[in-house]
Amino acid sequence: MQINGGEMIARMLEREGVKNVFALHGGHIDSIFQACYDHGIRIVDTRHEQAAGHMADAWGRLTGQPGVAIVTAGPGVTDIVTAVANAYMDAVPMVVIGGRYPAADDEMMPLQELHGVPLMQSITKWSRSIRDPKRIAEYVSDAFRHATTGRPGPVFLEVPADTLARKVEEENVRFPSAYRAEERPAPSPEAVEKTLRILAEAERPVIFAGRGVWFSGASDELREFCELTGIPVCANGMTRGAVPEDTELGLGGIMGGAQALPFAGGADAVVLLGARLGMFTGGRRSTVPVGAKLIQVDILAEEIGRSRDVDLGIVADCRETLRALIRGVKAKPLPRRDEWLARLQQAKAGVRSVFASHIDEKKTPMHPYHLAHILAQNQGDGVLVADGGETFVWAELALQAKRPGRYLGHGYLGCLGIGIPFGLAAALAHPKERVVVLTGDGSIGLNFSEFDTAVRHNLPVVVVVNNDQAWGMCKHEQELRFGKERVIGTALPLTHYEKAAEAFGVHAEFVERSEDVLPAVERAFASGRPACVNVMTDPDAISPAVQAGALVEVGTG
Ligand SMILES: Cc1ncc(C[n+]2csc(CCOP(=O)(O)OP(=O)(O)O)c2C)c(N)n1
Repeated sequence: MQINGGEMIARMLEREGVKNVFALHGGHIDSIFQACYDHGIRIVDTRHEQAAGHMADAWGRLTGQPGVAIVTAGPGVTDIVTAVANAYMDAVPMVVIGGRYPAADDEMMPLQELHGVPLMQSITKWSRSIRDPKRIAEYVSDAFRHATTGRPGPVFLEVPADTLARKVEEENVRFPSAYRAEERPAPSPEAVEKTLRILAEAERPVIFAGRGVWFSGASDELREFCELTGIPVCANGMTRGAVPEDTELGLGGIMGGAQALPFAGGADAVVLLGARLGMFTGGRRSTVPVGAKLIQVDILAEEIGRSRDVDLGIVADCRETLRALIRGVKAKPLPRRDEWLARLQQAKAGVRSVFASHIDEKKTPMHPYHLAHILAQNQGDGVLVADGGETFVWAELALQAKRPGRYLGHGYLGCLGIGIPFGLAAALAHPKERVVVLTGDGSIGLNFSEFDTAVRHNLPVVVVVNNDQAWGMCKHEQELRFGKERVIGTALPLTHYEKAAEAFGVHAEFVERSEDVLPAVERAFASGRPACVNVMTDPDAISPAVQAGALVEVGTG
């Protein structure tokens, strides 16, 4: 029997357990669409390739399995670049299959003669073009292997149209089936012992847990280790909530929660667990105090020691490390630092009360923290997605995550426009859960037409617009640096986004008073349809991140 490349790809996707692919059609990739259809793989077709990429990225974040995006040659590939870069910066597993002009037409100016591989090389872990039609299945297995092993990340696989369409004898095709390591790198007994010694000597230990914890499936182990030792945690991204943030051991996000540390005396030992030192750990004003002992655990050796000297660097998987540490403390418990925990509780309450002062039922327009707080408080078991400048900061601060893997926000690309696509992927990954997207009014414009995708695919996401009539973070920076008279290119009109979205068929709400937010959100969920809730907020509320001038530290070199 003869098969083509589309069939090979679909069979490999099936073997990988892929149920959905995120895609926008083009003639160059049609045989993949056809084969996916035959194999029962759902094509979630978007209105822009960037959104397909963001959805694949979010799928990876939510499930730990690579999301798959399929885009056509030329502009399909260039359109997905931003989403690939976003996944790359945050080490998210993702497989992008891109079309290409026929290999036989090289240098003949065919339609879309663009080389995707060099374009993608700096934003992927691995990027290849397939030459031999018989080896397409092998390349797909390579793509998945590279995306998922070691530090995860996006990969790009380019398939020229003629290579894809050519039929080959099935018996000449190798379909790999065993191409993943069973074992994960574990810490040495000496490293475990040294870690426990440093923690035993510390009086004010803390763990900074990054996405590495979530991706290694170590949320339970993190909670167990913290409960056994009484060591508190600040977490980032999907790992937030692994240690519930309404308990004394869960301090909150690193951006907000770590603010409590100095008020309690400052940490004297930090375990950086699958988290990188960078902007999300305070940037140049690092949240790791200068004198504190630093133990860094990362799956990637090159990550150890970035920006700061370490006392111990461990190249290992987070789950294996935590399991070894748990065995260690069960054999020999660490001294509990209850006084440190008590002081932290006070400091945490103090930090939260500063933000809580923004909650004022009588104030119209409401403070954006108030809006974020209402949504965070009512997140229940569902997913919260945050997109925007100030909007993201307010969400990050208002959130009290109670379980992991339910909070999607910005990462190191700081890429606006993720909101709706991330929300749609969350609705696919967790169809029984409520998904709320909180987005800035600037950011919502970037992937606005994905309301159409939401309707066509029946993904009842509730999108709440924090409408401050501006690219708020930028406008606030201009105001603080140059004065209100030099607000240039950052103002937006009072747009009725809910009406524009309604045209795609979603449920629409417009809200001006804080007391009306929750009823509007409840009506939106009750509608059973995707929804847009447009909420007017105070345009002059400046987030602490902007006030601190911490975002773009120009000239502090
Ligand atoms: C794709 C992209 N374009 C531009 C920026 C620069 N930028 C950072 S914050 C911001 C303003 C965001 O405005 P909005 O979405 O309305 O959220 P707000 O700050 O008002 O909460 C901009 C334009 C960016 N980070 N990403």
